[in-house]
This record gives sequence, C-alpha cells and structure tokens, in this order.
Amino acid sequence: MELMEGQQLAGLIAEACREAGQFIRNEFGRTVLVHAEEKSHNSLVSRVDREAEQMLVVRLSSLVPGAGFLTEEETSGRLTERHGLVWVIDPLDGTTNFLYGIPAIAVSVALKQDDITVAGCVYDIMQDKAYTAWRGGGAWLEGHRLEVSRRTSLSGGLVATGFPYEAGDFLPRQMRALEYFIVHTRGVRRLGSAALDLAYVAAGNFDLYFEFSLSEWDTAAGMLLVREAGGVCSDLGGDKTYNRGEEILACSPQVFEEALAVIRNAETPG
Ligand code: LIP
Repeated sequence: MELMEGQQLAGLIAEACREAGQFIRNEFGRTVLVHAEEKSHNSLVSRVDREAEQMLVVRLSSLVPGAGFLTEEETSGRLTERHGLVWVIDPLDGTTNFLYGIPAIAVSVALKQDDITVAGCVYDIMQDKAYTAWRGGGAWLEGHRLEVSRRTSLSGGLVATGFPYEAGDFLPRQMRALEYFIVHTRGVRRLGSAALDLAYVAAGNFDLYFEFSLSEWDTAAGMLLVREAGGVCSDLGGDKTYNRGEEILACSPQVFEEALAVIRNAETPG
C-alpha cells in the first residue's frame, strides 16, 4: 500500500493522539486508583486506557485502512501478522501516574511498515504538546525541529530510567549502573513514562534514557523521535539495529559509548 507523505501522516497521527489525550486529560483526577483493575502485579488499567485506545483504533483505521494493530489493551484483538502496516499503540503511557494523579502521562502511536517505524507521535497530555517524527523527515515539537543533546560527556547530563512492574534478575545490574550515574552525572530522573522519557531525549532535555524491561508500544514512537533527532537507540548490548524496544538505551551519539560501557560494566559486582 502506498502511504501518504510523511509530514502529512505524522500530523494526522498527532491529531488522533491529541483527541485521545484531551479525553484522558478530562479524566485526570476523576478516574483514580479505586476505578482501576490490576492486570498483573502492579500493572494497572482503567476504563480510560481502554476507551482512549478504542478512540485511536477507530481514528487510525480510517487513516490507513487495512493496517494491523498492536495495542497495550488489545481492545481490537491480538495482532497475528507483523508484516505490512501495523499501528503500535500505548493509549496511556504512565497509567500508574495517571491513577495516582502524577501529571507525567502520554499517548504514544507509531506506524510500522514491515517492522520499520515510518511515522509516530508522543503526545504529552498534560502539557498539550505533540512530539512527531517521520522516517527521514526529522523530529518536531509543535513545528520546532528537535535535536538531541550536544553534550560530549554524561558528567553534566541528566539521566532517566524506569522500572518494570515485576523486579527482574537485572535489578542488581540496574542499581549498579544507577549508582554510577548518580555519582558521575547531574542526576537521575524516573518519570514513569517511557514515551515521555524518549521524547525528552529527542528534545535534548535528557542526555540518556535506559530501561531493562518494556513493551514495544511503550517505545516505538519515542525511538523514532530519538533517531530522527540525531540520536542513537540500541538494546542494552549496543545493537543499534534493534527495533522492538523491549529494552532500550537512547542518547546522543557523543555519549553512547560512555553510557554503554557503564551498563556493560554494571553486569558484574565490584
Ligand atoms: C510504563 C512505562 C515506564 C515503566 C513502567 C510502565 P505503562 O508503561 O512507560 O517507563 O517504567 O513500569 O511500564 O504501563 O504506564 O503504559
């Protein structure tokens, strides 16, 4: 299927994200923990996640007819075929933040063609700001071009990370890496939204974001933003061709080797 021009597509994706985001913003502070279900340990979901996802599925189905859907809440069923065009959607990234009244939440939508992300948007709901990108077209924030940090060392930089709902066997390694970053950088932040973390790397706010255990929908759009803003995304072993986003290292090229060395060295204690 021939896709429409990248900038037009990214703009229409942003419109869909903004529509869902406005619905979510209206529910902020009204839909709270007591309204949530626990899908698994600490993994919460509410009516708002599901309704926002359904809004996106309806809107995006008409935008690119026939594309498949890989969505966090599976309101349109489970994806069976990854080839061709697939929407990758997290309707409310930062669900726990939302339910606890923490205003760090985003809508994340990416379109993949044969597993390559061609366009996407991370919509910062509470800031009403859309971060958009399309393959080869750069990364943008409301019409302004984005560029990753130009800092050549992490020593003056800000580092972001996140933690999964279930502590994995990587936790001691993550703690060792965090200890290094706490001592040797400007500081560490944990926002609770991978999509926003990646958008802020693309915008040059964060110098590095890394996380060990995510879902493809958390990171698909944000990885495109970082790469189109001149940054690097890899798995935690340094593979820059990695595209599933279930683990992530995102930063500027200037600090990539430094960051990767810290995460590698953290594999062994002492
Ligand atoms: C969240 C991620 C975050 C991670 C959380 C959670 P959700 O996604 O965006 O980076 O640390 O554990 O996975 O579940 O709020 O869509």
